[in-house]
Amino acid sequence: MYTVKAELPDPFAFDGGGRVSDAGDWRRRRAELLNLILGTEYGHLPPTPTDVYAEILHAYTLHDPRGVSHATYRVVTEGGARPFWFLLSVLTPTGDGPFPVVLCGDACWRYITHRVESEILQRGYILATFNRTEIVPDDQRTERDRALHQVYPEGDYGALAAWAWGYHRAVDVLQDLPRVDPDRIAIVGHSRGGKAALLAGATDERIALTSANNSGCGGAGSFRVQGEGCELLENILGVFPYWFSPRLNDYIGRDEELPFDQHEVKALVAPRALLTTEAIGDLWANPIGTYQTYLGAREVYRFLDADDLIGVRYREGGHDHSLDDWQTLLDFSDRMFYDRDPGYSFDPEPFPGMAPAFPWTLPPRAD
Ligand code: GTR
Repeated sequence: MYTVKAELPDPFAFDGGGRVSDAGDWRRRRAELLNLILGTEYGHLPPTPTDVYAEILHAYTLHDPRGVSHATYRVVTEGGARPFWFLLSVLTPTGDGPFPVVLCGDACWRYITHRVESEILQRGYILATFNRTEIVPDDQRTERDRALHQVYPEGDYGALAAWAWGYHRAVDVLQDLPRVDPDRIAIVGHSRGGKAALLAGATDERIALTSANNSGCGGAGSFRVQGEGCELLENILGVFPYWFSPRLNDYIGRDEELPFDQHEVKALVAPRALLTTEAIGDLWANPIGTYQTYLGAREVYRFLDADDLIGVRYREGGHDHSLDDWQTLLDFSDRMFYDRDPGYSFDPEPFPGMAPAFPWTLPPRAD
């Protein structure tokens, strides 16, 4: 059961009229969407620092049969009102690499269990983690006087944009580590961390694969297509206003009038790889609405001849970043980075017979 408050807007339609008809047009349309989405929803990301470097705090090889090496870095950024730093932990499998990376900003949570860690390493990935709440805290205090807010006191950025900035700074450092393959960096986050990961992937073209788990409202969920029991703008802004730009408040009670929907946030990632992992029972995160944003964004991937680079998967159960979700991400990444076929599709029909909540179709390509 769900309500379509309005159809999903056409991502190919330029603001001033006309539609995208070739790859160059899409670049221009993408820039328009980016401005609109940052200006309205998340705020603009804090500035790119003048310098970013890593200081190693410790490095050792774990005394276990895996031969894994562990290093902790202090990621230091210069620029703004004062220097800033946060910690980045890097687990590297045995061997010379270069290895693809899975980067996750949810070190403040406890979803990356020993089992998850082992699976990532055994499949030949570096696991890099940081605690996004070191960038800006995840709490209600309205004073913007801590952590990155002291460095960049100006700006309309909410916490999600600041956390996305944290992903970018981790990439700055990772891409220069000797056993990292900079062309195979995947990022992931869960729930509010998934919203941040989606935004990070949408705004940084160095990221080869973006993944958001159970990210819901302000993430992979649609504002217009509202599944029964899903979180609405008024709910999320009632409790977590500081995650977003203050301008988003203008749309409380009229979600369907936003000048974009989340399929267009997903489309910013195209043609780079994008996977969202969802749970059928996680009604608050709007599983039906996330399917509609998938359908909408898939059209952009089709336009760019990259259909197999967007995927979605649904599992049974509720809100969680479960081993299952991690395995799905690794299956998708394996297909892309290691040419290993998982033997199943990332283009499922979780709601058989459900029609797209939009009338527009793919524009003909002129190039
Ligand atoms: C909820 C919030 C959701 C989701 C979740 C989480 O309370 O309403 O949008 O972000 O928290 O992060 O676990």
